[in-house]
Amino acid sequence: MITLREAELVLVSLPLVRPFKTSFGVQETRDAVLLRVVVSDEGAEAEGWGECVAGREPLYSSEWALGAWLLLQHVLVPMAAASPFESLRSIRDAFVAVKGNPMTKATLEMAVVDATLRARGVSVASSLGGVRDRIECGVSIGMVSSTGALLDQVAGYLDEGYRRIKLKIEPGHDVVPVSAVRERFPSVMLTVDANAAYTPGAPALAHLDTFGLAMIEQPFGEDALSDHAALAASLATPVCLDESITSVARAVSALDARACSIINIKQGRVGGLAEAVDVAALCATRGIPVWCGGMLETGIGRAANIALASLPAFTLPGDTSASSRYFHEDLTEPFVMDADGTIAVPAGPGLGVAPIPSVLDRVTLRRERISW
Ligand code: NPQ
Ligand code: MG
Repeated sequence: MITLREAELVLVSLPLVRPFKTSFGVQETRDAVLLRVVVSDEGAEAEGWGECVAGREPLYSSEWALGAWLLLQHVLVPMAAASPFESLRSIRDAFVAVKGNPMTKATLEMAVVDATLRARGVSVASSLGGVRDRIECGVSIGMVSSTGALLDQVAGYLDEGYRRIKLKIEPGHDVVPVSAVRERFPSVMLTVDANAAYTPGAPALAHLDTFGLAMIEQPFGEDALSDHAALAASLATPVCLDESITSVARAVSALDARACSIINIKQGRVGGLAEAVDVAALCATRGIPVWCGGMLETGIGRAANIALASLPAFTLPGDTSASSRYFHEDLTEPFVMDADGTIAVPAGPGLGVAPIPSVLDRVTLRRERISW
């Protein structure tokens, strides 16, 4: 049995190395809710950390940081404290009665998984069924108005070793930057991500089909499975879904509808690591390649992503980049990419990293113990 002993919320704000512009807004800092817990498991006590991927505002999806804070404080943590978990995979069962809010549920799961596996001396990667000790890195590049500046950024990331380049696009900022990058780097694995910014019939989508892209990610809205299916049938470029895939059940619907042929798995968006592992297993059964997405996580969430990406179903380089892609100073020991474009999967107990206390103090905006 896994019993929650302590819980504490921490709101942090980390400056980004450069602004990150997507079709839903510009981020200059990464503001994130963290949850610190202490659990006891068969007599052993340990501390663990979870990171909520929800943004400062509900622009990528309906969840947002302070909403997550309140839900953890008033609902999820008290529920968890009232009934011990039988196993790590059963954590999500404890919250089935709570509708929606996958990112918030995932935060509590991550913290309890980290703490429990620390108590047991087991890494998250091995507990999830990871098989690799290094993962392949890609990089997601925010929109920049100057094509020259974009080409310089792409060249810099390729020099560092990144194995896949993803460009953020939106209507009016698509064919010009994508054709320029493709012309200069004819053989690089190149993808685009619209974060739901297009409407069906947009002429740019057919034009983007001529650049040999490895995929086009989430052109339409979260709920638009049939629009994605129609587009997928009309393009040679594979369609990948991100925002639409919020659970195993939704992944089944998307695949049955032929709405995509690749899935971006994010543990937070689907409601946690256990659900993410199950989405990956579903996709493996159906022959659908998957990769691990990213949400500008600090080292805590990044460690969880890297553990997940070590599973065999993750056959494409994802959005997991080195800490230095986003932060001059990460909250944890930084994740460093080798010149071959890979990052080592942490082998230590739990997530394998924890916040550095002096850094945490410096970036903390708000901190509150949860009592029950
Ligand atoms: C994506 N990530 O694949 C996301 C989008 C994203 C690396 O492209 C705060 C909240 C910041 C949500 C930054 C990448 C975010 C965010 C990016 C989502 O669509
Ligand atoms: Mg995306």
